[in-house]
Amino acid sequence: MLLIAAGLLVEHSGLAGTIQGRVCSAISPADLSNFVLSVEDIEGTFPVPEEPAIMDQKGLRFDPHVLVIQVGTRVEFPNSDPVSHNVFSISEAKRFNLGLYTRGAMRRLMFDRPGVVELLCNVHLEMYGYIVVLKNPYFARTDSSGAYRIDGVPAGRHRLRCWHERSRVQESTVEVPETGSVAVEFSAVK
Ligand SMILES: [Cu+2]
Repeated sequence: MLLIAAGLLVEHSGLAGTIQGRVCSAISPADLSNFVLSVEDIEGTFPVPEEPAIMDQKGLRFDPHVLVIQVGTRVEFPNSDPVSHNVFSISEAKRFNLGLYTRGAMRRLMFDRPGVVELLCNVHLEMYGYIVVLKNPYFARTDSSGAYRIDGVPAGRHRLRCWHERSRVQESTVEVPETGSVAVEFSAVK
């Protein structure tokens, strides 16, 4: 409780900065989206977004390909395709099977453990996507140019992680200022 109160105090006193930067990669230079940047060492209880997140199935793909959420977030899985899908996962962070469902139908699931959940469809073997579940709200996903920005990070020294489905996980120590921003660049490696 003390730790949580201290964390809240830090935020309320405005001692929070921004981490922003860019990821570059030799792996997929045309599209640098879907790298997930997360501050790993901030523990506590954080309000969970009331609105559910959405992982659509559209054009025989998961949309978005990578969804990043805070632990405890509810996710809706609509089916926007004229064919049935059967979404499932055997990942440790969440094992489930939503069963076969048609266009217009929807399944819902709450993600209660941090980790990377790989999504598959047992009708369409080429379909795959990810839900990255994180323990605090300090995260961002890169845009297609590789740029990202995480606002409101409590000031101090933190561990910033960079995840991508086809890249080795990297971490960097970052000193978040009490106001303003710090820039952190990553270069993706296999
Ligand atoms: Cu499918």
